[in-house]
Amino acid sequence: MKTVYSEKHKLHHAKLELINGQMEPAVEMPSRAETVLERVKAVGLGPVSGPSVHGLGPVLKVHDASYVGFLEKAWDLWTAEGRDYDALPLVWPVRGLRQIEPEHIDGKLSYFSFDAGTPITAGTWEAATAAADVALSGADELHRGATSAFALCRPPGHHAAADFYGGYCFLNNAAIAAQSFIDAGAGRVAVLDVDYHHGNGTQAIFYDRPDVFFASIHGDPRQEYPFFLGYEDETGAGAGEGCNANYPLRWGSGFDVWRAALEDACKKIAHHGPEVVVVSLGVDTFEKDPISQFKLKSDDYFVIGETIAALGKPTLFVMEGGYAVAEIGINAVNVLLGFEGRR
Ligand code: Q9C
Ligand code: ZN
Repeated sequence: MKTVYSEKHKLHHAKLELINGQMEPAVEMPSRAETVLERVKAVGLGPVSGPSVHGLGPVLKVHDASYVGFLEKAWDLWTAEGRDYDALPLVWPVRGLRQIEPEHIDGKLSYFSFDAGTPITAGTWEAATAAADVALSGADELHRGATSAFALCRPPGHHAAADFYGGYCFLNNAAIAAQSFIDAGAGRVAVLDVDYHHGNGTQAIFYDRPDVFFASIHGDPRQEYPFFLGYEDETGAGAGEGCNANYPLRWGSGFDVWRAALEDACKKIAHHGPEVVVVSLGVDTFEKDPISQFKLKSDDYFVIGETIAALGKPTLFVMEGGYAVAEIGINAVNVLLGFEGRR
């Protein structure tokens, strides 16, 4: 399978992140993508190529223009205040507060975000737009007849909704790719999110739509980030009723329970009858992940790929989370090798 990768991810390099009440070195770091790329090459997964530029058109099919405009100018507005360090929000418009975009950058950061764990840096915009191009170029491979492709996106995307960032995500690469399939004429698309965290952004983007089915297996929001979405009773709304499936699993879950959820999710996806499957491929389900609480082992990732392959659909893999940098390459590429029957 072909891999699409852009060096521009390195332009997004947060120094510190707010984690458990303290500023600590950011776990979402450039070496993540580099380690995955090295593994792709080491196992001979297939050719690696750079993305082609798709412009903001496909991005604006998923994200609000006001939000995209904010992301583009956020760093300049931040540095205009005399600040030369990474930008973070501080206050959110929760229940009872007005939903109006403020003039000051401090207010804008808050208005367009949902957590304080996602720094914006000098190169965030360029890296995030390159990641969207990586996802769209992976989709192009499928348009050209490939049965699969790997979009090695960084920064990740699945926590980003139409008009807010968070969870290390700015543009929702998987949603942008899924929407591009619809715009190219696909009647139905499924997004399968296997990242440890609920894909709140992707769910929100497609929640009321019957054409994009979304399934996510993740840490129970009663215990785990992003806390405020991902319950099992979220099944879609309006015309999208029945087109959303959540599998919240408790901390400590191992592959037995995780695999049962995957099999059920795949059954639902098969029933929806998509022409294409987009996989939000996070490997932070790994037992040694520093911020996660599932217990998957490296060999389990082959089985994930094999199970997805059994759907028999053209499949675009889009890289999301995974913070055990030493093993992120092995685990992510094991999914892809499993999909290709190369265990
Ligand atoms: N105590 C992705 O995997 N903060 N995002 C976690 C842990 C946010 C993860 C705090 C985690 C976001 C793409
Ligand atoms: Zn994650």
